Amino acid sequence: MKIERVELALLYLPYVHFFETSLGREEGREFIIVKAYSEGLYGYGEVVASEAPFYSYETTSTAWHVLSKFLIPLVLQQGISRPEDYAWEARRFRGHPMAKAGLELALWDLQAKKAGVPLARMYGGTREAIDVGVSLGIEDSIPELLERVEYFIGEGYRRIKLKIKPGWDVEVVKRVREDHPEMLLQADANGAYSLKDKGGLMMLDAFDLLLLEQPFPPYDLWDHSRLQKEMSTPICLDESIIGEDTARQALEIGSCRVINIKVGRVGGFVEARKVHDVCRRAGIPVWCGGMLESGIGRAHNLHIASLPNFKLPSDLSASKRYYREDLIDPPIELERDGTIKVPEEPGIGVHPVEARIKRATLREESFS
Ligand code: OSB
Ligand code: MG
Repeated sequence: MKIERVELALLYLPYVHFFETSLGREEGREFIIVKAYSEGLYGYGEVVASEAPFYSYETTSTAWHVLSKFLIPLVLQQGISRPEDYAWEARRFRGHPMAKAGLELALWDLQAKKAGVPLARMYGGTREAIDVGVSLGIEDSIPELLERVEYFIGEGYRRIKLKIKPGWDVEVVKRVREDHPEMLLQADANGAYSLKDKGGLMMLDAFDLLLLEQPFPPYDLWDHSRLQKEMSTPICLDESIIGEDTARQALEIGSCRVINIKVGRVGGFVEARKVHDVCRRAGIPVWCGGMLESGIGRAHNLHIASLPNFKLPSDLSASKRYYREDLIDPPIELERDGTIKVPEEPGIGVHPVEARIKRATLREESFS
């Protein structure tokens, strides 16, 4: 399989409802769609970096630069087309995992389409439907949040994740828990705390949370291990886990009891599977995190989440929870039992609508 052409498109899609985390409030999302062509077929990938470096240092501009100058040439000039070979060569470039993952995912989609099988089958996935939850941002008031929690439970979601930050934490979690004593509930701080907040964070132990995600900043495995020793709530790391090695190190020093896998954060599916396997060998459950992806990125996540050690509900919601008009048709929908089906057609198994991609495009470039 020879890759003849790669296209990049920078898109902006507005959210149906703003999304606020400890890092700030956003009304929509800039991201990159990668399309790789070979022998009459094409594969899609999504680069989950955003316009500003809040969640990670990568941005849509750095990803565009690294893709066009370093990563796309691996495929077009060096003739690499197998995703595993690409992942190996891409390791020569330090960092920039989201840029790397976008192209790797396009190659995986292409390879599965060529083989005529859904990506989940190619990955060795073992489930047909994924247990999912919804990630709810910070609101202007607790009653507004409670109303949204109610709405999404009514939609059929069986797990709720609340974004927290200093000043929007214990009281918020307490009120949601009071309304829903049995619901699977977890909280995500996106690194907003430090060890001196330990006393406050420990108060969260009273609310029977499934897990507390990323209380301290990325790259701080040690302080997480100090907190986990004292907290009964399992800590789950997101931003801190950038690959197989950090996953192993975090487990060795007891920084967490759960890991959130995001394919963009670790640099592609090859690395994501290694993180999955390290956790499985250690008896640590994983779940699939989300970056408010379009239907293209979320379809990729569904296939990844079909691997056997994805044991907790994933941050994967229906298209209409994010966007008025998703890039794919039909959109992704929630089943009545609170799951989302893994697509069964070849590759990512969903259908991007080129006219919608065009309408959302701010910039595009073709490489051959
Ligand atoms: O920390 O998990 C996170 C979205 C953007 C950046 C970081 C995070 C998130 C989410 C969204 O929680 C989850 C989703 O895609 O539904
Ligand atoms: Mg997170």
